[in-house]
Order: sequence, then structure tokens, then C-alpha cells
Amino acid sequence: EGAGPQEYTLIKLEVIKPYPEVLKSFEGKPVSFVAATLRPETMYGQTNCWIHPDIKYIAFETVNNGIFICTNRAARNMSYQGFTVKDGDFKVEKEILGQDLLGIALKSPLTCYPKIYSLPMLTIKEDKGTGIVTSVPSDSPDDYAALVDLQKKPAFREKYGIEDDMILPYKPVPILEIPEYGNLSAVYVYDKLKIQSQNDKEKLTQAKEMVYLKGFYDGVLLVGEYKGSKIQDVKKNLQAKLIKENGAVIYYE
Ligand code: A2H
Repeated sequence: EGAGPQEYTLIKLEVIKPYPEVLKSFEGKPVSFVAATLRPETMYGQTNCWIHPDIKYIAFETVNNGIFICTNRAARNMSYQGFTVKDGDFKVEKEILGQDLLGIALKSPLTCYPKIYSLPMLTIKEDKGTGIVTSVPSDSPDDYAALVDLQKKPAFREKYGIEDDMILPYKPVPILEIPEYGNLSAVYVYDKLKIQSQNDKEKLTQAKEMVYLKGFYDGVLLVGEYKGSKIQDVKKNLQAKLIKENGAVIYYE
């Protein structure tokens, strides 16, 4: 880890009404799954949200963003960053195991899909970010590998009660052009390195290294108001746009 705190953009994926049974007690308040990302400029390509089935999440009330769902650890950090009434203090409204947060319909900023679903990812780390990840399979090798795992393994879907229409219609969206890798860079490196699954750790690390720097320096946006611009020139503008439109907040850890 570096010396200073890491800044993340927390994307608010809002639960669509009617709320599922597990969130019924929050009726009348907005409820968001909050996902930590380093790549706010990729949010045009979100296809789903990742939850770890075995991680414990909590719901807590924020001052002006409604109910947030994340790990207890992230809620504590947020309570020191102005998200709650009293500094360092937050109330656990509910504890929920990840498996009970799967298959929930969400509305997320910027993506072309009006409704996306929470799905299982087994490589999420409990001690990073919020324990929730928003999925951009066009540009994240981890996200693409996890989505393919679900798409090609009906038994994996069934185990977690995931229905076909929560997954099968969701294709990676071309949102960034990277020289040599094309407009679906994660798909390109996944195929090139012959990645087999989300557990293919070494190859996924290599895949991430391949796309990350190149994308940042040479990637060009294909969609949205900054279409045609280089990512390094507009990454901050897109983060600001997300925040201004109430789709995201900044979080440090
Ligand atoms: B990134 P770093 Cl398009 N466990 O967002 C596992 N992964 C997590 C996580 C957790 N608890 N919390 C966040 N992440 C993911 C977008 C993205 C990301 C793209 C490409 C690469 C990429 C869409 N998913 O990350 O260890 C989140 O996924 C490459 C590493 O702090 C977040 O950004 O560097 C990134 O990892 C934060 O990882």
C-alpha cells in the first residue's frame, strides 16, 4: 500500500422499487448498494453489481444519501468522512449476508442498461473499499471473467438463485478504444491470455497490468459528453459529473 490514503469514487446503485423482502423495512427511503471504483470514466459500461455471498454487509443511514449497504468496516470509515450525523458514529440498521443481497434490481448512473442486477463474485476482498464492486466487463478483466463464469455455468447461477434474464441479456458495452486492444479491451486480453475463470489469479493480474496503463494514457472515450477525449484528460470531469448528478460520492481509506 502507498503512503497516503487512497481516493475512491463510490457509485450509488439504487435499489429499484418494490423493494425485495430483505429491504422492506427501508420502504420510503432510498437504498443504495455503494461500490468503490478507481475508474469512474468507465461507468457507461456497467452491466451488473458484484456481491460476495459469504461477506456480511450492513445497512446504515447517511445524512443526505439515504440508506447505504456496504461492509461494517466501510461504514465506520464513512462515519469519519461526514456521511453520518455524528463523527465516528453510525447505527447498524440491519446486518445482511451477501447471499441475501443477490438478484436484486438496481439503477446505476451513466450505464445504458436501465436495470442491472446484483450477482455473486467470489474474489471480492472484505477489507477493501465497500466489499461491493460495480461491474464493467468491457474494461475490467476481473469483471469479464466473473460474468463469463456465470454465463457459461447454469449450476453456478442456480446455486445462488440467479435467473437467466439477470445475466444473459447483459453484453459488454464498447465504451473505450485502446490502441491494439480495440473497444472491448478486457475481452481482448481474456481471450489472448486464455483466462479460464475468475480464480485464474496470475493471468488476471497480468491482464490488468496490460490494460490499465495503456488505457489511462491512450484510451479514448467512445460515448457520452466527452466522446473523442482521452481518458487522462476527462477522468476528473466524469467523476465530478457523477457527483453533481447525485450518482456518486468520494470516499477515502
Ligand atoms: B475497478 P485497488 Cl473498468 N475486492 O472499478 C475486489 N476488487 C475490488 C474491491 C474489493 N473489495 N473493491 C473494489 N474493487 C475493484 C472498475 C474497474 C476497476 C475497471 C478496471 C479495473 C478496475 C469496474 N469494476 O480495477 O486494489 C474495483 O474495480 C482494477 C484493479 O484499490 C476498483 O476499480 O487498486 C478496484 O478493484 C480497486 O482496486
